[in-house]
Amino acid sequence: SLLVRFLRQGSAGFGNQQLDFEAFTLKANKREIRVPTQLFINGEFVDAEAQRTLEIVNPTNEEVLCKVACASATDVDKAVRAAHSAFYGSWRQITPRQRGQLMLNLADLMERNKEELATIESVDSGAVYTLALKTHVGMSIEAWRYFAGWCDKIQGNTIPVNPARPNNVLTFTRKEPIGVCGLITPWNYPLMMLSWKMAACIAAGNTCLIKPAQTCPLTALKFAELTVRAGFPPGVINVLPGKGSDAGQAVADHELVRKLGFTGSTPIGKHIMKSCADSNLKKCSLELGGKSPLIIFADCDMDKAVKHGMSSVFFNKGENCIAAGRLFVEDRIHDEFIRRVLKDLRTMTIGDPLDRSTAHGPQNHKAHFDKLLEFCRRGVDEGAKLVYGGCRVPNLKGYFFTPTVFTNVTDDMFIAQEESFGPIMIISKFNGSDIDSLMQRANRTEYGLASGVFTKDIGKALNFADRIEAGTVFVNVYNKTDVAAPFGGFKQSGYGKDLGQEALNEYLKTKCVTVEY
Ligand code: TAP
Repeated sequence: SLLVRFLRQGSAGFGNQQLDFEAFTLKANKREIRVPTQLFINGEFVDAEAQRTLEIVNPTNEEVLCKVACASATDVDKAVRAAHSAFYGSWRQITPRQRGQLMLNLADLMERNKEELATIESVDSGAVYTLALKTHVGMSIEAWRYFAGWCDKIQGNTIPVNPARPNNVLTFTRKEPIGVCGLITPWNYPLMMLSWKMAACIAAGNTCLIKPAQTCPLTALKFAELTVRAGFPPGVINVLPGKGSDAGQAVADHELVRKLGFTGSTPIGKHIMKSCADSNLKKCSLELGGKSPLIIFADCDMDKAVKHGMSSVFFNKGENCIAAGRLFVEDRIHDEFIRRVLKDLRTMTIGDPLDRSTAHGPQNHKAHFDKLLEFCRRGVDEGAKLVYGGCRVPNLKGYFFTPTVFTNVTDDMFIAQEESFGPIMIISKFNGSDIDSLMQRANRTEYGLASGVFTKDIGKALNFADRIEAGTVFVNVYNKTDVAAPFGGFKQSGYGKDLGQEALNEYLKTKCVTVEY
């Protein structure tokens, strides 16, 4: 480990200060990148109280990359108290426009360091570098810029209430930050999940601490370093790698945390909601699992349907919450669709995610990889037809899972109902003359995150959009998300939105002021 020292630039009234941190040097992608390895609390990099560490494994070669500090409940308490002091102290002195400027400074720094961030993300999470650059890091930068623009546009209303004559009355609302927010994120898009939540949270004027997923916290730590360079006052942003059952639980339980933003699985989301209620009734928003249906009608543009159908499943090696968990293909084109998908799969380049020609990298970590093998085994046992993959990529070290296709999948099978979160395409047939039964099948899931439809008939597409129970509907496209558009699920996919103006409201409370005169 290496000791890094730099002089932090004072901004918004904070003096210059020296910042020291321990780092490891990641040598990859023809670069040498220093990545902090300690917890980031109150503007300082510090060891974990109990000196515990997490081993970070590179999924491409299954070797330990480095060790990072692993937070306990005591560390979480320290960070919450720092965020609490900042919320009632330094952060209050900063005007909304200055806040926006700090966020823009941070976005510019992320942009200048985007190759470094994408390299770290690629090595740590197995994301293909080109995708990490465009999506994991690119959309993170956009989120910071988008929400920076909101800082000085957070407004209440004036409301015409009934006065008690002869007096007049003025009633207006103020939108206020909630206070200390806890953010807990998963491992599939580490920096992007952080940015989606934190940019909205900070724009609204809150302070926060984040517990990133234990398997890949490295971009969050590099990000922490950039927040210092951008000039954020100590305590406003705290980053604590650690385990969910320990540090994550401590965030959900803490009495000074007033809001919890969570993305992860449905079972943990339910558990967290109980903790939020029991501790101090903190507000929470939950972005949870999905099993999103994608309908492909025979009258679609077949080239487009195959291209987007592939990316609806295989994008980011299937570690994508809105991934199409089930494809319904109209019987008239079913065989042709499969033939074309298999043709494309046979030429898909699988390998080192840093290689620019790679289309498919390793799964994020071993436990997940093993779960995918088990998922496929259950599919075969239940009688679905495995037409491609379902196994480790032969002769390749690392958690490389062969992109997989199942056909003849019936509605009651495990693989038709449960999320795999991996590169597994699940195909069922439908009869195009019975739309009612198709819609029933598409809605026969407790999830409601996303959905998609391919057809040239606009009436059919809009009818689908009306009737599908999902927070996102894609028509003749898939995975087309944008920082300005609200994102989040229905039913057991959770509630509360990320992105867009609605996300800002997740991190605000409304105060109503009435004046008689
Ligand atoms: P989870 O196991 O739910 O973990 C998510 C986060 O919660 C991790 O940081 C985890 O820590 C933490 N956690 C675990 N137990 C906790 C507890 N008792 N208290 C507080 N925090 C706790 O999910 P995952 O396996 O990382 O991610 C996959 C799931 O996330 C999938 O179901 C996927 O659909 C969903 N997901 C949803 C979305 C949206 S936007 N809806 C986006 C991405 C992913 P550890 O790191 O220690 O496990």
